[in-house]
Amino acid sequence: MATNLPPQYFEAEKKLKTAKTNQEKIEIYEELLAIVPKHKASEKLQAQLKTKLSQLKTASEKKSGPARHGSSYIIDRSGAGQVIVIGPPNSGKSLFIKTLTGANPEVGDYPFTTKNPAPFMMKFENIRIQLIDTPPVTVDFMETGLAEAAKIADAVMVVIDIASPEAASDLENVILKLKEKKVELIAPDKDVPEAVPPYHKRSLVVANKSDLDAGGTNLADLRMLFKDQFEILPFAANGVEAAEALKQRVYLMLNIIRVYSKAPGKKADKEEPFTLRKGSTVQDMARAVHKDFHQNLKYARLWRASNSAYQGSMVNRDQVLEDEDTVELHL
Ligand SMILES: Nc1nc2c(ncn2[C@@H]2O[C@H](COP(=O)(O)OP(=O)(O)OP(=O)(O)O)[C@@H](O)[C@H]2O)c(=O)[nH]1
Ligand SMILES: [Mg+2]
Repeated sequence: MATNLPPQYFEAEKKLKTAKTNQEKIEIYEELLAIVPKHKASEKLQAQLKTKLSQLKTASEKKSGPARHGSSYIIDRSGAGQVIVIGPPNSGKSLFIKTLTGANPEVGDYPFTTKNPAPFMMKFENIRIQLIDTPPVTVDFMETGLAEAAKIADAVMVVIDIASPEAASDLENVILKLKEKKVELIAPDKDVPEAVPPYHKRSLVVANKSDLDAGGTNLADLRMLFKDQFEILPFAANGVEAAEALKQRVYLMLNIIRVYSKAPGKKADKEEPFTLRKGSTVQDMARAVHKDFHQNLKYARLWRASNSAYQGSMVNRDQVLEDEDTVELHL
């Protein structure tokens, strides 16, 4: 029987070739498993993927030894950015991640379903962003590791249950608990000062379960309370509506750009963009392509879809790049 795999499967499979760490491979196998159509013809393939996945997981457990309390929160970074998802019990953090990534974190109709943090990959256009699911934060309790993980993450998403009468105090509690540990949440369009305490983290608030907030009254109240301190986005993790728009907000919050590299005489590689910090220059791009390139760089050619002035024109190393620029480096 034919398995009829979709093109995304082969795209994901290609990444196995360049995956370096066990963690990256685990994520790719998880992605493959999520993509494989679930029917009789693919049972054998599903079994093979599951076996491979459990071998990798066993290998990485052996390598890191027994799980130490707290340290399990520090998760190897993978993809174009790492975003930690935090919130009160039962707000829908895991279902939210499941909806955005197609992966399978445990979702339960009861509080404290998630016991350990775990990474999942979210595909946005041609890049992948890492989302970390975490155990809940309550008034009485937040694991120390959670704040440590927030310090090293690129951004934070707070998921609250907007249908709950506690929505505002839940959000306030997460903000305060993190602040006690020197992590301050700021609006997604703010500049992050240097990486010294207190750690400022760009953040989005997801007002989840908006399907249960009739007329959006709770959302309006919450927005009023928090004014423009945060961007509060309504979402319903039990559906897929608005998922693309939300992914784009996450991408924008990361403050990165995608730049395509092009070899002379060849087409640009649009499938594997380099992701650089916003404001990066041709020189930064050269460094990202190869550690020695920036020293030997003579000039570059730049293509910019939105600007007819840059259609293969020569630029120097200080040229600031924009999202989706194509760069040809000349050494
Ligand atoms: N109606 C509705 N139900 C949702 C939504 N999101 C999550 N749920 C349900 O809410 C319950 C909790 O979802 P989880 O994803 O396990 O919540 P969590 O925040 O990860 O919970 P903990 O791991 O215990 O902190 C489940 O029964 C979900 O099906 C939503 O947008 N709308
Ligand atoms: Mg959970």
